[in-house]
Amino acid sequence: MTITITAFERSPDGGKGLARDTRVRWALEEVGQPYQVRGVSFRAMKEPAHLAFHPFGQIPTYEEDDLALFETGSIVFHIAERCAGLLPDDANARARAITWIFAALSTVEPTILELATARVLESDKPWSKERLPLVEERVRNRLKQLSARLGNADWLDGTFSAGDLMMVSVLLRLKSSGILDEFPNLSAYVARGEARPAYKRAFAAQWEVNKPA
Ligand SMILES: N[C@@H](CCC(=O)N[C@@H](CS)C(=O)NCC(=O)O)C(=O)O
Repeated sequence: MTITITAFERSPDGGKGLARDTRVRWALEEVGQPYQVRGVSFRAMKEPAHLAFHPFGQIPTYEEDDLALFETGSIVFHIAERCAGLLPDDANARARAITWIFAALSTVEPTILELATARVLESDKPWSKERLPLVEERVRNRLKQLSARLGNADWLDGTFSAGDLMMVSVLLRLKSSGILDEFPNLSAYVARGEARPAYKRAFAAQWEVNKPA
């Protein structure tokens, strides 16, 4: 089985690991699947050859023999289904782990992305100063709920799963915001994710390509 993913030719984050290929690399590292990476420029991402793999002209994509996928939720779920190590064997625990993948992507990530938009892309708008605290509050509310659910546990539902991989990946974008530090159990949760050897390998691989020259 040959696996090829796409990633930014050069990530705009300069190797901080925030581009979404990192979560796919991480999943592949967790299950011990070797993979190749095809770097794509911003221009090439919007051209027909890439649009055939990703209708929205984004990265990452995933190719495995004659299967092509896009969307990190679907890709990580596929990897977790095919290879042992990211989903529990027990059917109910498995369903709950999958629920956490969806929760990360559809309930937690949108508020975090909205914050990034408000802080970076909208900071010059006349209404930015009024809007920012509202957006920050929405993030805090989500984190408060997540923090309450995690409590003192290491992972969201028993052992580490694809649900944790996705949740940690989503929360990593908040590291520089200061907001994550308001929730020590979530900061520790993210640090536990980052300490996993598979995450370290994934991070190092993308760093090698994207580190400042
Ligand atoms: N929901 C998608 C989001 C993919 C996405 O936003 N990718 C970013 C990189 S992290 C991208 O390609 N941005 C460039 C663009 O949208 O033009 C997923 O999870 O795969």
